[in-house]
Amino acid sequence: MKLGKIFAEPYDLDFDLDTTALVMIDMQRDFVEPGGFGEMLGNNVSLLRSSIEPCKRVLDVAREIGLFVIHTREGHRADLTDLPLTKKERGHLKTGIGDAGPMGRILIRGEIGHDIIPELYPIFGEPVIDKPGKGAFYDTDLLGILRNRGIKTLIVCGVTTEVCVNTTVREANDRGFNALVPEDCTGSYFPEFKKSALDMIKAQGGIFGWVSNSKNVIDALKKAASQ
Ligand code: C5J
Repeated sequence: MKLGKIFAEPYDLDFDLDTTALVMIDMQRDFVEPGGFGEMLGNNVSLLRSSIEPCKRVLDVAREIGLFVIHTREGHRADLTDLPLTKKERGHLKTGIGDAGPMGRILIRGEIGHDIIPELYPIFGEPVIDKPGKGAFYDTDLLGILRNRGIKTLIVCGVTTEVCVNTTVREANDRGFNALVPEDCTGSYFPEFKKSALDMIKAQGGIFGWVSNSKNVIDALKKAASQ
């Protein structure tokens, strides 16, 4: 056991390095990069890109100390058989999921835009979870992977705060995990939604989990690893 404590809200989170995982949610080119699907929809991707550096710092330390790291990608099969019609039709987009976009077919596995940004690219031994929904547990093997490793605590980074990050934290809570989000390691196209999404997680004594920042996480991980 390598026990530690992360300074966090609403109170400090106790963890054991051996049962903790870092989960990087959907740091995909189509969401984060200029010229991708997100920007094509009129979003300011710099609001998401500010999370890359803090994510990289946490990821580097996680790799250095041998923490279990998992990445997720939101996307669908090329034949669209796993894409609910409701998701396809939502928003009445002229160019939507499965259509030709600026970085290949939008949110289709194997396309350039669907892939993870080079700055945070997975390395050998880091599972990549392909998810058809917003939450990382829905219709994926994430729960099995976490259980097989005896994971209890999740440090959840990525985008967007109020959609896939928040949904995953809620799913994790219902499945008995403690989840913490470092606020500078996540981003939203809507800053007010980011704030609300984080507030919702830590409200009512941490009804869904904890909120902290990359510095606190890194300090705690390094300290626990040095014991
Ligand atoms: C994610 C989305 N990853 N905003 N997807 O949050 O549609």
